[in-house]
Amino acid sequence: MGAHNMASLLFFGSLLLLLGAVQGSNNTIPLVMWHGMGDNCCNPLSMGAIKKMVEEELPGIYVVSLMIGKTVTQDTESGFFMDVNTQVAFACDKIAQDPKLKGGYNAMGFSQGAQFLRAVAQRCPNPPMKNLISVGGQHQGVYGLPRCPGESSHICDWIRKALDSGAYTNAVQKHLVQAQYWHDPLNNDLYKQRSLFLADINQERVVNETYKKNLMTLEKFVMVKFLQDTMVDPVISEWFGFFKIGQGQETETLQESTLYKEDRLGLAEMDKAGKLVFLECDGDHLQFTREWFNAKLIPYLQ
Ligand SMILES: *[C@@H]1O[C@H](CO)[C@@H](O)[C@H](O)[C@H]1NC(C)=O
Ligand SMILES: CC(=O)N[C@H]1CO[C@H](CO)[C@@H](O)[C@@H]1O
Repeated sequence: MGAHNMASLLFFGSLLLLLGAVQGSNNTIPLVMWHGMGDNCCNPLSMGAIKKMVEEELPGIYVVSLMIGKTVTQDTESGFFMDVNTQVAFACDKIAQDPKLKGGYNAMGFSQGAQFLRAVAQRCPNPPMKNLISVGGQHQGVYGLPRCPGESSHICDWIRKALDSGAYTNAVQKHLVQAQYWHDPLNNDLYKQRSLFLADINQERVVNETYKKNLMTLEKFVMVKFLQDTMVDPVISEWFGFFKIGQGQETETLQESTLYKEDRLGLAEMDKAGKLVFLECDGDHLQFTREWFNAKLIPYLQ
């Protein structure tokens, strides 16, 4: 083979590699993110920074950070006051109407945004969600207030009981987002009957086979728990566990729960198939480093 031929081979070889790289960037799976309470889609210090970070790590990726409402301010307010079921329907609509998401997407929810995205997975199978990554989400709800670590403080208990007496009234359910995933283990029947959002997606009243089928189509359901979390009570809710019914101290894992044992949501089957991933992060609520994020979560976005 002559030197000239060799050079052209090398040239075409590089060209192919280059083309491969360009195409590769468009082979990335799009990502949809949903922010947590008190946050919004576009805050440059939170969701904005994470979006940028993902774009740097996975060049060419299409990232949508959901804005619930017409403006950033409305988006923040929605996180406190807008009926969650309406928010989920709004998100489903936005996702369905985005032509770039037609082929499917990965989803990453932060704090309450994680359980809201799970509802999207259960209710809106088109386009398909591939991996769901829950970062500090509360899949069995909360029975404690932010920065109020439950049984350790009498004041927290008092506030909890006060919120508690009203959390399941229609007015509060409709208008306070956190009431819609308020889970009172001392009044579990009331929770089952009245919780407009969480009891529905967790199949507490009936088993909706559609929810189960849709959730089970996920490739992976990744749940991140923060080991020093001072905002979520109980923290095990980030791994889909909760308090044992009838008291607010002793907890049980997802695997110990009725939800799992009766497999009302398909989680036991998913677990057996290796689709559930339980990750720990050594920090307070949503506190992680870029190194941790790259090592633990980026692999699920590729
Ligand atoms: C089950 O969920 C689907 C999807 O959200 C919904 O259309 C249907 O009405 C639900 N069925 C019941 C019995 O709640
Ligand atoms: C040719 C092509 O489809 N390019 C797209 C690759 O992905 C980026 C990010 O989504 C798009 O902006 C390009 O249009």
